[in-house]
Amino acid sequence: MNISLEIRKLPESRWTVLSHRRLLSLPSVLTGPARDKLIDAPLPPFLDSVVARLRQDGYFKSSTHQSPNHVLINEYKSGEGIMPHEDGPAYNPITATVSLGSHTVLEIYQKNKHGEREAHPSWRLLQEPRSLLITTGEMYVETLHGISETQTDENLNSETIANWDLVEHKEDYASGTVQRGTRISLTFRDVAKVAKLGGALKFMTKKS
Ligand SMILES: O=C(O)CCC(=O)C(=O)O
Repeated sequence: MNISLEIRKLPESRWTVLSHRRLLSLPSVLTGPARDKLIDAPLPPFLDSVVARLRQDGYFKSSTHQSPNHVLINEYKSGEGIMPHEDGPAYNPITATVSLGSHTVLEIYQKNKHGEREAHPSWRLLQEPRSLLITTGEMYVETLHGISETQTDENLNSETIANWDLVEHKEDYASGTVQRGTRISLTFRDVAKVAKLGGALKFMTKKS
């Protein structure tokens, strides 16, 4: 199944348009006062093959549901990005990111002794089209990640790109300078708290 095509078929109204990217949550956005609860629903069938592969490779074997149950789709046009952030405690500490369309460069920031983000990234990761990035363990808990809002990635080489050895099509980046196109990322996660719809409605009624 062509995942990019299936994403394009989703209604425009499902997307949240932000000033520097747009995003879509499957099966739905997280709910509750701490935005940490997922209303129980299956992921769409066009993601089945990726979910099956992630399960088969054991990436989610220690997470609450031993499987991703939530996918955030981000679309970035050239020049768009995402501010450095942490994915937070609503999810089990594992994120599987599939990149489609353009490459991008993910910047990873460490925290100083006060828990604040360092000014400059410690590592840059080149995410190729059709690549998978797994973020887990210390990297999930102790670092922040972001994508600069640039149309051109520069200085791409074995010294500056932490995963250079794993880049499959090095020839595409050999000049060190590459224009970005539109990229779609799918981040697969396991939300720990899952509510049945009846329970979630009760919870929402209580609040109002
Ligand atoms: O697009 C990406 O690779 C990063 C997405 C991200 O950081 C997020 O969804 O929290």
